[in-house]
This record gives sequence, C-alpha cells and structure tokens, in this order.
Amino acid sequence: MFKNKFDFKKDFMRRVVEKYGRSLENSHVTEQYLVLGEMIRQYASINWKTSKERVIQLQAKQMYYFSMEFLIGRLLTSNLMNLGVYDTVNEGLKELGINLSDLEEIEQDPGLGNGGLGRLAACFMDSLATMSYPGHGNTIRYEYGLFKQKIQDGYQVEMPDQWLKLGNIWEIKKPKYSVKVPFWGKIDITTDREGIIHYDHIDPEYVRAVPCDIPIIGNATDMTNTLRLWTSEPCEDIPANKDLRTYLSEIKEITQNVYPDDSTERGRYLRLKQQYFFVSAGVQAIVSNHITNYNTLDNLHEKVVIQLNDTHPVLAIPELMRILMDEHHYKWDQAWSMVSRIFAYTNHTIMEEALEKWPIEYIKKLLPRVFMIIEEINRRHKAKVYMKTNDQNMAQNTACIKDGLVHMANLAIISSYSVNGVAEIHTDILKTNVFRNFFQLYPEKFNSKTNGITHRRWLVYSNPQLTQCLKDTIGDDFIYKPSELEKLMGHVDERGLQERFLEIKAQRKQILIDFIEKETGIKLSPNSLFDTLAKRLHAYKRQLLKCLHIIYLIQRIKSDPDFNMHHQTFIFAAKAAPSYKFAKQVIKLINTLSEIVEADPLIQKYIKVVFIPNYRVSVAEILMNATDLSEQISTAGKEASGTGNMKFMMNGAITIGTLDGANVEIHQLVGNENDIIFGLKVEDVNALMYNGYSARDELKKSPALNKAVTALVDGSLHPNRDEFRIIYDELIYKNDEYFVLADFEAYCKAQEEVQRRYQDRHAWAKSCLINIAKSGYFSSDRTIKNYVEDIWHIDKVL
Ligand code: NBG
Repeated sequence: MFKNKFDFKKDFMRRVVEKYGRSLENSHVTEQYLVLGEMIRQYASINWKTSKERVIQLQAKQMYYFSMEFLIGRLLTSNLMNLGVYDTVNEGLKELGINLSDLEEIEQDPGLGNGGLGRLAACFMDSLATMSYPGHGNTIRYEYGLFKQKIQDGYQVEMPDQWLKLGNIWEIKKPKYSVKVPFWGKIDITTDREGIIHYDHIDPEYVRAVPCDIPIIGNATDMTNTLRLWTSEPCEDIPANKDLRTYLSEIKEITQNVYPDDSTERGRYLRLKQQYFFVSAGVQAIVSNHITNYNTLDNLHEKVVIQLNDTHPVLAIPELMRILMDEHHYKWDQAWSMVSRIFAYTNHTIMEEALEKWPIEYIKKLLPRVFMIIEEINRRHKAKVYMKTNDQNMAQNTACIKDGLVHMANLAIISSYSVNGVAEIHTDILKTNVFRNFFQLYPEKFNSKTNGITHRRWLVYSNPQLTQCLKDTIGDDFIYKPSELEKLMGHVDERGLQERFLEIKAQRKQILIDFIEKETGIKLSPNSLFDTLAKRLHAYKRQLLKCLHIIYLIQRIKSDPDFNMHHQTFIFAAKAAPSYKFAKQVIKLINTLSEIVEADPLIQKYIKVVFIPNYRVSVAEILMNATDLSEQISTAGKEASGTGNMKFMMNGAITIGTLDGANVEIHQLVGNENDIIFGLKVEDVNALMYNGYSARDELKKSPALNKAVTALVDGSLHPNRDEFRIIYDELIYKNDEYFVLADFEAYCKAQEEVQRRYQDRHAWAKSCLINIAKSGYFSSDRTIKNYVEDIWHIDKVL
C-alpha cells in the first residue's frame, strides 16, 4: 500500500489504466472516484484482517448491533481522515490535476435508513471502532433508500433513491458466507425412541441471504469493525408450488426498499419478512462463526452480546432459541439461560403506533416454528409472573401474546437482560408509564443511556473552521477526549474568540446559502439569524407550531407600522412518510409561506422562509453548523431523545426548546442563560390530558393565535380554502392532540427572547461558546462507554 504522495500517485494512475484501459487524462471523474474508493477500501483491509485476528487471538467478547437502519452518510472523506491519509491523497490528487471535493460530490448518501434511530446506529459504529471495541452492525442491504424528496408546486413528491447507481465502493460481497433463511411451510413434530421431540420444517421456502461487508474504520487506530448488509438471492431448491417468476420477484422484493408501505396486508407481510430475513441471517452467521472459533456453543453468552435497536430486530430472540434447540439440541432451559443473557433492548419511542404488534396469524404462517417458540416464551412468562406476584392482571399485561397480537416490545423485555431508554426523561417515562408493569417485575433490567453523536463527523469533519479555532484555543485533546471541550469555558469571555466564532458562523452560513440558492433559487443573507427546524415531519415534533408563529409574524408585519425585528431566516428540512397526509400538507404549508414571503418585499425586510428538499446526512452536515437557533419544540414527553439537538449545540447554536428528550440534559448543562426553554412540561401535558383540554378555549384566550389559525382556512394563505383544512381540523375538530395551541403564546414569547438576546452579538457568541464547551457530554464516545460498562462488558482489543 502507498506510503506517501508519490507512491499514491503512481498506484492511482496505474489502477486507472488497468481498470478502464484509458490514461488518467482521458478518464472520467466517476472512474477516478471508483478507483480511489477501491484503493481506500483495500488499504483498510489490512487493518480489517488484523482486527479480526486479534479478536480471535484474545477470544474477545463481541457486540453485534442489530438494526433495521444505519444512516452512515458518505464515507470517502471520513475514511481518508480516519486512516490518516487525507493529506497524502488530497495533495497527490491535486498534483494529478484532480480535485478531491469533485470526487466527494459523486458519492451518494447510502440509503440505509430513515431517521434518528438509524443515524444513532451509525454514530455508535464510529465510536466503537475508534475506541477499539469489537462491535459490529447487522442490517439489510436495501437496493433503494427511503425515497428522494422533490418539491413540486410546494408538495412533496417521492422519487426513487437509487443510491447504488454506481455500486457501493465500500462493500465486499461474500457469497461464501451465504446462509439460508426459511419461510412458510409447516412444522412436523415427532418423538423418537429416546423420547426426544423433533421439529421438522416441512416445505419451507428458502431465501439465500448473502453478506456484503463494509469496513468500519476507526479514527487513529488500527481497529476496523464490520457493518454487514444482507442481500436476498434465490436458492437452488425452488418451492414446488411456485412458478419461477413469482419466486424470483418475491426474493428481490425482500431487500428492495426501506420500510415498504404497510397499508396493505401484502406490505405488512413484506416488512415482517424483512425483519426475520436479516436477523435470522445475522444470528446464523454469529452462531457458525462462534463454532468455528470455539468448537462449542456452550459459552456463546460469554462471547456474544446482541443489542436490539428498537423492536424491528426482536425476532432474533426466538430465532436464536430455534437454532440452539432444533439445530444444536439444547434443552429449553439451557437455551433460555443463554438467550436471556445475550440480548439487550433499546427503546426509541413511546409513540403507541411505533410499538410494533403483529397479528398472530402473520407470524404463525410466515414463521411457524418461530411462532411456537414465542408461544412457549409467553406461556412460561405468564406462569412465572403469576407464581411470583399472584396477580393475573400483571401476567396478562406483560404477556407478549394477547388480543390476537404478538407484542414485540414485551417479547424483547421478557427475554433481554437490559432494557434502556435513550435519555433520562425518556427512561423515566418508560419506567413509570409505558412499561411500568415490567419495571415492577424487573427493576434491575431498566437503565438509561443518553444518546450521543460522533463529534468526529459532526464537528471535526463537517466544520473544519470551528475545529481549527478550537484547536488554536484549547489544543487538540478534545478530538480523542471530547470532555476536554469543557476547557473552552476558560475562554468564553474573550472578545477575540467571540469575534472569531461569529466570523466562522458567517463562513458556514455562506456555504449553506450557496447550497440553498442552488437547490431552491432562494437567496439568503448571512446577516440574518438562521433559525432551523430539521428532522422527520411528524405531528408531535410540531413543525406546525413553527408555522403558526411565522403566520403570526407575517400578520403583524402587514398590520403594524411600528413592527421591527432583527432579520430572521426560518429554515425547514423534513421528509414526510408517503402515506402521512397531515405531514405532507404541513410541507405544503411551509412552502406556501415561503412563496408568500418571496412575493412580498415588506415581509422580506424581516423574515425569509425556506424548505430544503431531500434532507439527508450530507445536508445536515452543512445545515447544523450554519445555524444560530436550534428548534427542538416537540410536545413534552414525546421525543425520546433527539440527536439533532446535540449536533446543533456542538456547532454553537442556541436551543429553543421544550423540556423534552435530551433537551432536558442540555438545559441542565448550559442553564437558563444559554438556552431558551418554554412551554408545557410533561406534568402539565399529563394534567391537561387528565383534566380535559379544549383547543377552542385556547383560541378564545389568544386573539393573535385565533387570527393565525383562521388564516389556514380563510383564503388568506391559499386561494383554495380547503387546502389546509386537514391541518385546521386536526387542531380544532380533533382537539389538537399535541398541544400546539396550548404552547403558542409561550413559544412566541420565547422567540421574542431570542430577538432580545441576538441584539448583543458578543453575549450571543459567548452563549454559543458555552454550548460548545458543554457539548462533550453528548459525544457518542461517552454513550458507548456507558453501554460498554453497564450492558455489554466488552474489552478493547487493540
Ligand atoms: C428516534 C426518536 C429520537 C431519538 C432516536 C435515537 C425512532 C423510532 N426513534 O428522539 O424519535 O433521538 O430515535 O434514539 O427513530
């Protein structure tokens, strides 16, 4: 492998010729990108091999993170940085007349997920490898990402996200390690002469799962872990009752899309198929790898821990039981004793609709043996609980099969040795509310692990200007020890530093401004206060509250001749689920507001509104660090943690937020002077729900609110008065489930406070610097350390 710039150049040129049969001068930029990618992956393979050997040599315990999503973002630059060859490659290419950033632009964001849970999984992968822990990812190789969002006439339009158009330079396919995953069929139960019961799967339909591995390269360490993506392929033995075409297209479908539409029965079966597909393949691979290394499975629980990222991978539990019992002849009690020491479960949401429940007949038909095992887990659980508590209700409430449904979260809690929430307030809600019965039964299982983000991607890589400033001010220890950011506290009063920070913010804004102009045609000014709300579109995240505030401002600007404020730019970015009508209409509302502003010079004197289409990791990388004000305004109690809030904070934005999720912990760290907390708290929300809440009363209390809400349906925003009817109805006729109206006045006041604070630019900069100084806690290195110490008990291997 290349040792310096000269070797690199020689090797690069040779490879271009060998691969494409053309000279470098005649090669296309995509060809250059593909060659560079391959070189870097091969470079990484050396450490990959060493890491695998070390794990075997040390007989180290390994952690497997099972997750339906890994939103890893582009890898070219971060891999170059992590391998420590960024400068060599950058300069080498420059001398060849190639601009590295042109090659970077060719890389697509991998379409391996949709939201917070998926990005968290990616941050964890980075921290694990960098801290030299053996921790791997297991997921699906989706052929298409969620969707590419286009905005047409203000509406979201979904286009295919063909992220694999150029292939995936980081993966290496390993057909040799394929496994077979069984579906459908029935189970034949027989007892042999020794009285041993056998469960034979009759007429299963097999799908071949083929692994494609991506090296996860740690920063400044040789440690390289594996992110395994499973792709579905046909088996040789085709089911007798199916024609080849149907079989092939069904196979392809399994790994085609992220979260296939579940509005039809067919779609729901497909989701279930996906879940079993990747967990069965993952568990089979772990088991056979373990046998190769140890020649026995007796110590599996000492060498393996599987972290279940939400409920999607929970079928791994009965699947491991099945493999241990049916294939390796363990008795139930032995198998259970291992399984219940291997799995740990993370909950990421308390939203009822996201706590998965599958109709019994789905699992029974698609996975007949797995269903029998779930039934037995349930039977034994209920008996045990009844024995222990003498309480039939307790047994029934915590059952994993009830009302004709399999409750996946319950199955996870019954079978795991650890159950964690993702922020303190979230874990409290799990203990006292959502899973209170389980908490009474197994208090020792419950623990809290506040989320984190990798500061290497979200600060060092995406904001080099700020990183340099921090290095100049406090040295570079924070890169490996993020808690060292605290040292910045000693400098926050320095005028020079405050000014440098503001200058950097302006530079970052300019980068964003150029991008936004290219994407939307809208021109922004760096002198404006950048106020950003970027996350999935959902009623509970309350993008609508922000919209009502904007409507209110527009109404004031138009009616009050004395109106004045510092210019503020409201930036939104969000994808809505394709079948979520309300959410899609909120996107239309945002774009409508944007058009109204663009058409009116008076309004533009004070505000701008812009919607950035197709929000994704690479957009977040330029959006978060250009922001002054971070919007975290969910209904208290609903946002499990949030991780965007941490990225904004780390890049010196001030939070305006409710006491929800990790905002609570941000607030504890920075205090009243350095964030702006408003609105109902969890207790207040509960009290309103308990005592009765009336959306109409809120309108009566506040004329300003009434006027803003009325604008939705009086033709003043849109000539068609029914355009936003669905939003209006949600607020008024469905009585405002997420208390948008109840928080309106408080939110407007909080925004006035923002305006007041922004007047004093130095004081503002100081607050931003304090936020940066306190953000080390939210590095995922800290989170991973907590998981390692409390749950995984794994050791560093290098
Ligand atoms: C999300 C929560 C966020 C949280 C992330 C990561 C899902 C199902 N949940 O609040 O909504 O930050 O998980 O834990 O993606």
